[in-house]
Amino acid sequence: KTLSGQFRIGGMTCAACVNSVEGILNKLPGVKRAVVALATSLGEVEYDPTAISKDEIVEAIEDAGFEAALLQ
Ligand code: 9UX
Repeated sequence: KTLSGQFRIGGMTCAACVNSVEGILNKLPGVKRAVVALATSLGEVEYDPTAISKDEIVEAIEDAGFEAALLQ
């Protein structure tokens, strides 16, 4: 089973930030695919809900020094 979550990510000011956040997300256990867009400050994450929760994804982004809010 795969669910999809959308997150608003604050604090990304250059393309390297995007790569950093994508790298962090894609290494999280349970995350199958993560795509982050600088222009919209949005991240889309496909994940296995038995392995990770949306709240844990938010926490991982914030632990990396960015702000994160769950959209859906
Ligand atoms: Mo760019 Mo982001 O120089 O954490 S990498 S601002």
